[in-house]
Amino acid sequence: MAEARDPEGVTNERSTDSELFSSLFGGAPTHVARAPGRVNLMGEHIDYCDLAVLPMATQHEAQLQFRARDDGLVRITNQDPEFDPVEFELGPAIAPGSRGDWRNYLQAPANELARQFAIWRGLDGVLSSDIPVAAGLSSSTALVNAVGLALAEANEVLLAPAQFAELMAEAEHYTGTRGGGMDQAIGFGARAGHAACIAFSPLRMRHVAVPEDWCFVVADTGVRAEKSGRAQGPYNQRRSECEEALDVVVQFALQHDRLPTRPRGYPDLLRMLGAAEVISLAEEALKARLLKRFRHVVTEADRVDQAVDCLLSADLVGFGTLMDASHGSLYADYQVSSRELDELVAIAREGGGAGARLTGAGFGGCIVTLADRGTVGAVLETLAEQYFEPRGMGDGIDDRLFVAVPSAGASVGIL
Ligand code: NG1
Repeated sequence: MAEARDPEGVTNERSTDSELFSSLFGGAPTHVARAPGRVNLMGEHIDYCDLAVLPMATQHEAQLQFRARDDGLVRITNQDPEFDPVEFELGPAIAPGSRGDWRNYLQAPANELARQFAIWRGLDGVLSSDIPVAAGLSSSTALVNAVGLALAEANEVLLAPAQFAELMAEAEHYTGTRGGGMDQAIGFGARAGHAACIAFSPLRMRHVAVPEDWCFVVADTGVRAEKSGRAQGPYNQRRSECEEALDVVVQFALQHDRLPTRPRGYPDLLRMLGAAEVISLAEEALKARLLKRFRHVVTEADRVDQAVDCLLSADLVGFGTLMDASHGSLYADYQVSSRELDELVAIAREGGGAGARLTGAGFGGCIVTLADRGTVGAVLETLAEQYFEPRGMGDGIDDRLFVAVPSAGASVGIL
């Protein structure tokens, strides 16, 4: 039996996943699918522009203990009572639940796998996750990946990790968020001890070891930024703005003979002209908001390249400087930061962090800070004393303030 605390702080006995499984479905689960969360170190809001990003998987994960069925029914109960049990029939056109309903994250992979592979075998499962919800740590994609893996296993669908990641990225659009492919790619492709520089279309991944004495501290504002809820509109709007900005810049460049041919997207444009020329073009072609969005995308892409070099040469100060610049750009040009995120960033820097930035989509959620082993204690202490304790968020602080451990990608195993 595991111990759990209810919101009033009373300690309860909570059954383990397999106990809950047997009380709900009888017998025992046969398999477990695990899918990690992630923290993005550099490259925010540019995966959907097909530009490279630099995340790593964390020690937190979603776990689905399951048993395949001989019919198309899927029944999944979450250990967390905040989420209602979900039941649906497999098929290529599963009707989505209402916006914000967590069932959409379970139906998304089922719908996509049924469309692509005509899978017909459902499952019974119990889900648990210790990834903070709606905090920019990929809690939603971990659900999609875990359920996708479980259904693939139950139906003997064999896919390479990159293929699976691309399929699940497509699948998650079912939820209404037009996300990029970063979370699914790192979720399947991560390697313990490493971050990964991920490029898109086609998906490529370069694993880069995280130096032994580097600590990435994650701190959660406690403000939820649900992409199935209030953050979805602003998120999708940013993506549309990037598409529109690119169209205007390319059109302008073609009309003024500054481009030989039409580029296929951001990476192609940057390859053809280089970042400096692209930004100077944008300053002529774009106004106000679109110029800001575009400038963030181009400068952030450059910071990813530099961050990979800093990781490879263990240049902690250089990496930290890039994190600060990234946060500045996300605040001023991309406008996805918040008062709480800015406050956490300032405290982390005051505590001795080499650099800090919001991580994930923003609008709430978490920051990530880099510190070396000698400084990390002071960073954690300063964050606890200046942000969490004054807000009465000291209880259960380990879920909100932790050092991320670069972890391995998703897997499925026999119990
Ligand atoms: P979060 O909100 O952190 O899980 C989202 C997107 C990513 C990426 C980041 C911003 C999904 C599933 N994830 O991540 O693709 O665009 O925002 O860099 O939509």
